[in-house]
Amino acid sequence: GHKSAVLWFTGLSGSGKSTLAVEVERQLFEHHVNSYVLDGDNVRFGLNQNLGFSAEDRTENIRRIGEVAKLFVDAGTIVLTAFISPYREDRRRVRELLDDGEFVEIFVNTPIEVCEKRDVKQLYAKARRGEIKGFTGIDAPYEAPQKPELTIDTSTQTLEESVKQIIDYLSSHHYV
Ligand code: GGZ
Repeated sequence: GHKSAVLWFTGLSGSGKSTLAVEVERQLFEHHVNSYVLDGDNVRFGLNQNLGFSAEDRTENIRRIGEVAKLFVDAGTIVLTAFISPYREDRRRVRELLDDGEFVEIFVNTPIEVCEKRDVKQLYAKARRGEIKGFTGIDAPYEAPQKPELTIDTSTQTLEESVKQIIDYLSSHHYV
């Protein structure tokens, strides 16, 4: 068996949240653990398609995702969420929705220089040119976690090492 929980990945655009979440999910699946990834692809295009990137909309985005994550936990799933979730207060509210130990905050602390250099979707370039306003890390805030359960830096660790760090945490804290 396993203990259901939310693995809450937070970090800048391009920090590697989704890549990590998907890879951890793959390994959990191989170990027959019921798990599911929530990310922009399956949430912002559906449930939250009426939300943009203002501070208010991001807060509402995170609130809804928190509620959905809680439903998954109630259903016995390990749910992995990959959203920037830039506001400390919004993340704290999600933590409070859940019981002790059910919220595992994973800070994907990849430096902005590295995220910007990757710029897979050319969003940083657009933000620098002023074509996107309110881009996290450029002209919108990112409030780093103060006491995350885990911190990962994808610029100094391989994907394999980072995934192992997360799986080792889950195993040593008796989630799996
Ligand atoms: C930040 C933005 C913005 C702005 C569009 N700021 O690299 P991506 O493309 O796939 O990740 C980013 C994603 C962020 O959505 P989240 O739901 O994770 O954000 S939040 O938790 O703050 O609600 C980026 C894209 O959407 N994107 N505009 N202005 N990221």
